[in-house]
Amino acid sequence: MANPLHDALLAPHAGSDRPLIRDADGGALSYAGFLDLAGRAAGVLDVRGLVPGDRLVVQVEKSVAALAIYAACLARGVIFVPLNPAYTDPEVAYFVGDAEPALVVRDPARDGALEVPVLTLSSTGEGSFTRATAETGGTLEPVDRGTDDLAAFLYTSGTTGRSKGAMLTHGNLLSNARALVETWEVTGDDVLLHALPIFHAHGLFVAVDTTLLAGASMIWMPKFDARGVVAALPGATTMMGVPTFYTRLLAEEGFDRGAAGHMRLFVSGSAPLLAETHARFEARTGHRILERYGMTETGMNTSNPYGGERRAGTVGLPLPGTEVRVTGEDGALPAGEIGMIEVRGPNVFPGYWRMPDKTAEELGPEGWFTTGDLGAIDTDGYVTIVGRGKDLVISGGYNVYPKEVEQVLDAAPGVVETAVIGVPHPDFGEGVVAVVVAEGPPDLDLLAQAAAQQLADYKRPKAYEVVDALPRNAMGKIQKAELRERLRGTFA
Ligand code: MLC
Ligand code: AMP
Repeated sequence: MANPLHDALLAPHAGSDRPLIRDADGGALSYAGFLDLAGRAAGVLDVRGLVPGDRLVVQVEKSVAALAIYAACLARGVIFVPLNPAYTDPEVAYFVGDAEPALVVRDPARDGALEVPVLTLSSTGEGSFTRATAETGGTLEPVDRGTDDLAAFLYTSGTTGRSKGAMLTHGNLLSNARALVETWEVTGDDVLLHALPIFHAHGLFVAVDTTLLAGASMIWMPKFDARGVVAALPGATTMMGVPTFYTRLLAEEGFDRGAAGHMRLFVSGSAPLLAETHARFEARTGHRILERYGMTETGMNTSNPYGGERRAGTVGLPLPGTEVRVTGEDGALPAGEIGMIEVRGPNVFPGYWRMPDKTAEELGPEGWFTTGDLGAIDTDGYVTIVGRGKDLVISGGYNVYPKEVEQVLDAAPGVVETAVIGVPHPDFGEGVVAVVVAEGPPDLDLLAQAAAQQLADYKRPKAYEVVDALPRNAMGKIQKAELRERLRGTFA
């Protein structure tokens, strides 16, 4: 009987009293303790009748109990579908309708009705899910799985405004974890400072899967807070973050060589790290941040080298096993030329859940996935991302698809049309701005209210700009580049 992720990430730690989780207060949970929690969570899935291939939606605050549910799903072949707790009820209703889960685990504070079985789990571990675990005493017995079997769906928004469930297999996640452990030289001696959310690829697969694979441990922080990170750093050897983590750390008093000098590695990704942040970080701490590039659909694709030259402004070299090419209208382009970045390898997902047409648009017959990112590869093989071919804003590492926000604002009374753009933001990298054309003077409070009711907080515009008309080209297409240029000082 085989189960790739269970066998590589969980089984080797059976009975181990080495710490997996260290909390900021000095408490620890051993690998054996974690596997016991996961076994109990798996028992709840059994009692609830979940079978391999069923989906389990989990929308809860970050907690070790939530992580144990992930491990339980891997062992039992249940597809783990994590959702950002910030998603509003209308957003959750869409995901649940699309994924058709056999069970949803939610925060007890959420009261929006769902037409599927629900158990609750709070950030402190209370709720009907936990009560159910007390009655199960389950073990983490794995079911048989192959590399092509599905392990998780991660929803990612699209340019049409409709979120797509990216299906990820055991083979996708395990090959990527292996490539990262090898590239970053992660070992059982590492202690990762974990301050990322665990409902996205970065905090879950990049951070947790590599830790489990290497038998390392994690300092577990419920969310990023710069002061807490500085206080916890002495016990850590590595940290992963989005660029906002690093700019916030640079603004924190006491963050210097003394606090960070002992660290082995700082990794950045999910959004572009400004070369200026890279330089300031090195000047302050002596560390060159290692930048890597990935996506929900592909996991990680490239990374600057651990031992070799880390080039600021680049995302480094293809990971072992992953191919990267840059294409133009006539196919692959030579070194130095800018085009569409495409990737292929065992890390690339098999498609979007129940969206064969969308899948075929982005995943070619030979396995090349069109990332939507524009870039170039230099003669040494380093990849540089120069922009995006897709209409996407990345704010503090979260993706915001303008179309989704525009659809909500356009539906408000008196609004003729809107264009949502991202402009430079000192904290979030890009900040969301809505440019609004209305029949009369628009009620901006009403717009903000519509956004608050329907969109997760990070998607809501942080500024509104009222204009008489949107700039269009001869084809009638809205000129977002012109708007971005005009409004680039909004958050300066
Ligand atoms: C929070 N807010 C954001 C925001 N996060 N707004 C825009 N962008 C964000 N990222 C909202 C809050 O709701 C609040 O709204 C206001 O902005 C200020 O909040 P804050 O207290 O300053 O924010 P905080 O809670 O500290 O969160 C910021 C953050 C967080 C950077 C710590 O966003 C974060 O953890 N980001 C990581 C995202 C991530 O993991 N991405 C990986 C995706 S995987 P109000 O209205 O209350 O004022 C991926 C693939 C890959 O992309 O390559 O890795
Ligand atoms: P997501 O859909 O959340 O997985 O976001 C993936 C997108 O994040 C990629 O397509 C890139 O546009 C962006 N991204 C990830 N890492 C980097 C990076 N290091 N530099 C620039 N953009 C990045």
